[in-house]
Amino acid sequence: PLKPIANESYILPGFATAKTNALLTAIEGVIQVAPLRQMHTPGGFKMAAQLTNCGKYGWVTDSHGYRYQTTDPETNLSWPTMPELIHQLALEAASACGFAHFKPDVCLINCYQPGAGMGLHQDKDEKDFSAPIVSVSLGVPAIFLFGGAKRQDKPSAYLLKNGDVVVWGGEDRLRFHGVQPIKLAHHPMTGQKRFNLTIRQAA
Ligand code: MD3
Ligand code: FE
Repeated sequence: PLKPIANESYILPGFATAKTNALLTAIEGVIQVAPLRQMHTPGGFKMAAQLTNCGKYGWVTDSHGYRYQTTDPETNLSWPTMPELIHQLALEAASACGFAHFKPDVCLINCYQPGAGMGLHQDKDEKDFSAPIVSVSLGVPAIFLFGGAKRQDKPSAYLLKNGDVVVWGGEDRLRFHGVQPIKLAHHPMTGQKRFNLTIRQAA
């Protein structure tokens, strides 16, 4: 099943549900090497969600700006390799939505505790906006806000549950989007937390 939410954006409900345990185990392995942490925006605000990365590049933010880099600023180590399970899943989801050219080199892992959200923003730190972005939701549900090309455009709201995958590309790649503060809930595999994987092509 494939639910279009815009001309070139799709929700694949439950696409990753059968792989929940394996994905969470893979995330645990990444977190052991590159711990989750709250980063600061260039404006000095602490982000609500904790994050880490795997892959050749990782997304970071600090007082100097937003960027991708090959090392973890906390440890100065290279980011952990992207687990093949995550890489394959992203290629399969992108392909199912008609995106053939996708060479993912980063997986950003966001971890949301109850009350954490993410304000409306665009993802524009990547080099090639013709590559899609694949997102995998795990754990407790979240309301995802999907806006337009302008911050002022009224966003549509979609409930994303454990195992739901979303693919964005083409003309929708630069749409504003965000996550409403997570409601208190329980998932058997993650407790009160929500994980989101965004698999991207940075370079
Ligand atoms: C829509 N993460 O990390 S999923 C982010 O659930 C981010 O953690 C959210 O937005 C989360 O930047 C939302 C991903 C997402 C990523 C890129 C997009 C949605 C997008 C690009 C265009 C439109
Ligand atoms: Fe984003």
